Amino acid sequence: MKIQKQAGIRAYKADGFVGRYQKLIADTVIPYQYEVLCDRAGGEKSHVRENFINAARALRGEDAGDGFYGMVFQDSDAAKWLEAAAYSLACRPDTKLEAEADELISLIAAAQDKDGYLNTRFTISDRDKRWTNLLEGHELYCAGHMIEAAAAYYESTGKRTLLEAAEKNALHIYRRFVEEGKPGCPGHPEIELALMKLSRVTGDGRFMKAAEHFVNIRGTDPDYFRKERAARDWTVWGSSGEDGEYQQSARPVRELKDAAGHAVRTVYLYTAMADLASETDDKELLAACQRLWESITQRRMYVTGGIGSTVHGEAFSVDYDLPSDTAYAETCASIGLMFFASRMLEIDPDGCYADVMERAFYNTVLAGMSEDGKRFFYVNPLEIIPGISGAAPTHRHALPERPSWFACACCPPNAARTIMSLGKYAYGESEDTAYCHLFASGSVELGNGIAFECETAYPFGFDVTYRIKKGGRLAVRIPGWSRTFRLTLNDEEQAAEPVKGYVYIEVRDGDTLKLELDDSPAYIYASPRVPALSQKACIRRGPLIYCFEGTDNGGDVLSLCLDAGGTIEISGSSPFDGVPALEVPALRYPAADTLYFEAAPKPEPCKALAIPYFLHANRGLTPMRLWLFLTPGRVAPDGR
Ligand code: FUB
Ligand code: ZN
Repeated sequence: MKIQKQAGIRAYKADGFVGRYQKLIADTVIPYQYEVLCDRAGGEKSHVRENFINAARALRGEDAGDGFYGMVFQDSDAAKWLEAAAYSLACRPDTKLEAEADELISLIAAAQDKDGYLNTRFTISDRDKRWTNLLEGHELYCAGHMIEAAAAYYESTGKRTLLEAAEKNALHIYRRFVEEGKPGCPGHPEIELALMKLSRVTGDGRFMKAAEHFVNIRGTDPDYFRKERAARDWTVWGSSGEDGEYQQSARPVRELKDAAGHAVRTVYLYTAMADLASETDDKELLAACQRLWESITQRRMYVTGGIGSTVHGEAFSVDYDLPSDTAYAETCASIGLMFFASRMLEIDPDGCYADVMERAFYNTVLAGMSEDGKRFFYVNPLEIIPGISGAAPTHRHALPERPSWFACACCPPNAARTIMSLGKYAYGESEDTAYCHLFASGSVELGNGIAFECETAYPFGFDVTYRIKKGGRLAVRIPGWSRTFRLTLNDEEQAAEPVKGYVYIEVRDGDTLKLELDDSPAYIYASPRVPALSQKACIRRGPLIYCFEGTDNGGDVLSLCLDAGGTIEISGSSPFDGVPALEVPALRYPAADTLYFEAAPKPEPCKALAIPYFLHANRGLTPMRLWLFLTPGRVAPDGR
């Protein structure tokens, strides 16, 4: 059923916007995060490197030093960092980084038990607790991340140490759960998608069989996690194991209808389901993926591609419950949404998947990191009110500024590995076609022989030029947001009609294909079924959602509303170099010190300045709003 696959990690050499981001990751984020893993950066302690050293000591029967520190899934921070390092090494050689990565890998390999078990939390101590708490213990989650890192590191450097450790660990898991048939279902999906990757990299079908096992076993015994809980006298967080919907264990995956439960876990699971459906041609599984895709994108997703709107369990809420100020919208969840979209695209190259992948990437995923690459959002609210955000009991999770690290640090290295491997999401290939899902500047050389340079100022400019080095068939996405488009081949207008959001065009060596997309800013409105958004609008230009920050708007954005009939202009000046800001016709309500009053406020017309949402919170503490109320039609300048 697979129609196309992701581009390999060496297929894309980025320049332009993506190139600048990848340079930031390679120059700053990866070195910074390495310092964090070694506890040399200040801020939240990580102890990840030390955990591996201590686990190796414990395996040798020595004193385990200062023991284990951190979340039960602390190992996964090292794995994600290694994966980002692998992608970076595939883009450019870096002897220092490679030496650091090799050294960390040797520590990881030394922390692996003889039977292949690999997890510092249950090696340093509590070895008798191994595999007894799949609900909370994250052993399969950490194994999955280590497998992903190993596959990437092997593909980029050809080095096998981590791959061999990951294979040994995966075989340990295969033997236990598949061959020996020990009961178990991953509390946090991740192992499934990782085993699919490992199966492709090694050609060992046992890993796909294990992935299939974990997907198929889920929900077959809705009581599994409760029974697992009852059988042990310890927990990590006190989870009862009784909430089947939250744990995605209430029913077999092919019967799932609505995206529910912990958002990251959910989309990691759906990614594996889609991957498996495409490898095994499982129509029922694919139908479930399509239903769940609809559930997320039509009823449970923020305009920024954020998902999982409630802090309670970092989870999906019910349909249309998409509050801006208390949004959870974890960075990892949008990364997982990109994964899911990318797998769905492999089965069905339909622009609807790429549109969402792009929305999630350019808005929530990029917002997860500061401009300088040193601070990170885990939670991505769509509204920030200093004094309330991060402070009120209902808003504690919605921090108004990015911290430098987290006790639970899943998001920062996840963003690093995703940005560093953007080529895999931007480009895809089938035997005879090059798929251009995202507009990413740089040179592209695909496994099928098609090669070209892509030149664009995207996401700030909307002309995209493909200079063909080795011809073939190109499938170029026409984004759902672009109301118009113009395509020329060697300056000759092409009358190509998009098929499910892609134009398919034959190109030869030396050809120049040019795509011009709609560059006009637009208002976006929400269904009145979303209580938080009725009578409001937000602003978009290209794939970027814009927001209003106090810094550009007299310190106050709460008193602004949109002048609905007004034309949005590109501002002559912008607070961010090379990033167009937008001048938006607005009305400002007068300030008032009294809590309640009866004299009708008289709003004054004004121009509000909007910046891309992904750049918010880079200039100190300030209020931010993305959706503003609309005036019902144009209002005269005197405010009446
Ligand atoms: O549980 C591992 C990771 O930590 C999850 O994916 C995140 O949501 C955070 O809870
Ligand atoms: Zn996260």
